[in-house]
Amino acid sequence: MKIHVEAAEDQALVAKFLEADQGHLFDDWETLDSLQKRRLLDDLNRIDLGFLQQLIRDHLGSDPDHPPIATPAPPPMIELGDPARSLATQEGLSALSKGEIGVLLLAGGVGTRLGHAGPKGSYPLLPISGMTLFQFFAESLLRRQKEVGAAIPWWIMTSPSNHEDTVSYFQEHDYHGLSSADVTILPQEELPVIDPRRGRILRKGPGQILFSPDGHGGAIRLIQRHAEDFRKRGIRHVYTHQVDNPLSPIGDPELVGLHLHQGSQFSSKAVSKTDPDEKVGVFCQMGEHLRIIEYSELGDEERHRRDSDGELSFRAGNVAMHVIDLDFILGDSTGSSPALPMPFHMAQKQVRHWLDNEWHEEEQPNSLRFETFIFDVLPLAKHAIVVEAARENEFAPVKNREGSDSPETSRQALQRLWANWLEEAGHSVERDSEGLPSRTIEISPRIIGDAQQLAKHLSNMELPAEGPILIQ
Ligand code: UD2
Repeated sequence: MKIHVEAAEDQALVAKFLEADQGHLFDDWETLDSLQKRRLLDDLNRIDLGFLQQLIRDHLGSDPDHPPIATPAPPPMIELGDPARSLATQEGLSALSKGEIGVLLLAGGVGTRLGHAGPKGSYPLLPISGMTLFQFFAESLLRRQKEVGAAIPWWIMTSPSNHEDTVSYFQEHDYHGLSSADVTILPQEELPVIDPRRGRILRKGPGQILFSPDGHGGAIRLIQRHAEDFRKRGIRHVYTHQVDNPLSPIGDPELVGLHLHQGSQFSSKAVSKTDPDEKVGVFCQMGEHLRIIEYSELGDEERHRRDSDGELSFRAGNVAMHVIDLDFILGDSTGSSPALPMPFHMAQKQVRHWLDNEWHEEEQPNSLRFETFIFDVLPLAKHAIVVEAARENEFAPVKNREGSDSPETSRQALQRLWANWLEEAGHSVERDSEGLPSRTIEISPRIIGDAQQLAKHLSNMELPAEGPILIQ
């Protein structure tokens, strides 16, 4: 095949892909105009071909990942009533005030299940103001900064498909009051999607490579790529949270404190699963190490097993809030321990693509993509902890358009939580049989993060006698 390009570096690029048996990418070369040709060459330039070929060699022909699960055991968990927690919270607040903790939001997912146009964080969730998830996090962070009297840097991981929209969102909304110097928005990496039979790179149309994000483990790879930024700001540990959960306590002083106090390298919050089929991964002890087993991978017997008190044995559900020691993932500054490698998983997906001069729209999976999971580094930690979280206080995810884990269930969880706070602050709240307040409540995360702060705030103001209760 002869592809005509002028510049020497473009010639070398084309030759590299031809040699790697990826010549089909140029099938339509003659039909492309000069702009489209340039775009294809630019896309090819983004691909680390050696790395991709290695992934293809390692994975093609093997089964999609279902790692053999050797006898997992329930992990030790720091439970809700543990007295160590309140002391640890002070330690966490102190680390936050010294600027040692960075916050990283995982917002690279495409959010297909929610069906919202635009980045998931721009979804208007709150019942009265219509505040978005991004605003909720930004205002919670403002409050936390005020509590500790210091700036807390916030990294937001996007993916190339929602990066520009996310940046424009924050610019248009003036970072919701945060200093732009404390907000860094960076895209995770993407890898080409390949065909399951021959490992050929797929296209989303003539001359256009089909890419997909490198999974939420891309967060670890992002920190490794931008290690200098984190180090320069004096960050020693990073708190990570997901864009779909407004209740994740931003910078969580309690989790940070326990992490520091126990000398942990990777610390996570977990909620108790009550339904064996709830779609969250669970923390398991495997020999000396902790790991998360995805809901689809845990055997039936383990999923349903119960302790003598009737609770599920494997109940430590992953809510994707972690505190990670930077030295652990970057390698320490002396160089005696190297940066951690991230293993890649292979996922089969159905996707419309262009190959061999035709569209492929099969209903069954017809492509392979490579992704990493943030918690894959957990078993590599010398010491890791799991800390129980009260579901009603910390977990109300927005994942699906309707049904479970939808905006409706998330709003209901917020209503119940805010009603609890009002009651704790001495106000009576009328509720229905499901615990939902009869009046809509909304409490600004910018000023209030718990029942004590609410009680203090209400000590010098009256609640409206009827209608929605908006406290801001
Ligand atoms: C995740 C966990 C599940 C459970 C649940 C809790 C996995 C594989 N599963 O399920 O065990 O703990 O969360 O809520 O992690 N993201 C990126 N880039 C990507 C892919 C995802 O930033 O390439 C972000 C995404 O924006 C979201 C988060 O990672 O904030 C979770 O992604 P998901 O929706 O794919 O995970 P889910 O809900 O299947």
